[in-house]
Amino acid sequence: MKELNDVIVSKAIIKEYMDDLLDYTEMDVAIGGGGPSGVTAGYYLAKAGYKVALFERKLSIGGGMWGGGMMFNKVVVQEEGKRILDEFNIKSKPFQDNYYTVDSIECTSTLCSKATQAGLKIFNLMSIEDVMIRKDKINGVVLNWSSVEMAGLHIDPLTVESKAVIDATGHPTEIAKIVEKKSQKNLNTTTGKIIGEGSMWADRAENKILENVSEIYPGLYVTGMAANAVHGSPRMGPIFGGMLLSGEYVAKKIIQNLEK
Ligand code: 48F
Repeated sequence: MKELNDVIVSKAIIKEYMDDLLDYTEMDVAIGGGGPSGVTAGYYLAKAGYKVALFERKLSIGGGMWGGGMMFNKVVVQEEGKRILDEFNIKSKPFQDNYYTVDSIECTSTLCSKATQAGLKIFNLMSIEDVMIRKDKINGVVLNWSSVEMAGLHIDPLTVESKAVIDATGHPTEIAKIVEKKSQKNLNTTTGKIIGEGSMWADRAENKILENVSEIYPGLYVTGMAANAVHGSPRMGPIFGGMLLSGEYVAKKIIQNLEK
């Protein structure tokens, strides 16, 4: 083996990371949250040629998908979502009519792998702690290291610009909460506020989710569990067709709006 220099390893990592970070100070779409809906949205946007980055608070991407249902690492996908599993080449096994089981580890890792290979840029270990609002439109997100947030350090964040932002933060709807609190205008929900998720009801939750994928404030879109929580629909538990389909659908909506 050729001789290795530790400092060159450091230089390579620092240079490449800083180049990426600088490049993504301006982009088409910023996604908050790396669960299945956010990653799927990122895949479809990247595949369509958009410059898109996803910011995930945790070390790992995948949100609530790794652990299946109650740590049994299988998830269920219904007939409509199977098309997306097939597109990603993720194996699924028929259980009975309309129910497929999927290995949650294969599913999560493959979504992540195919999305990054399609061009989605993922920044993990970063939290979106605020948004940029200009002329009553969301124009970007405000980022800080998750470790700064966890340690409670008083360190100012940095801002990046995007034409659209997706709240894919799941149950807590974190970006929508920031906008609800800081903007003077109502959100585009039936009450003008975040309604909050209902208790678990897979059938209703999955049947409502595509209707809930929407632009809730100019420039801010919701997908995945965040879409149901913002609009007051139930949670669905470990069935994931709606997560995949809502990720695809929010990408489609944004593409239509950005093309206008
Ligand atoms: O919760 P999560 O997996 O969201 P999802 O894509 O999928 C929901 C399902 O996992 C499951 C369900 C459906 O069957 O009910 O719960 O809607 O992933 C959300 C990700 O967002 C990250 C968080 O760490 C998680 O990985 N996140 C949350 N807030 C922030 C954030 C933030 N402010 N900045 C960055 N990442």
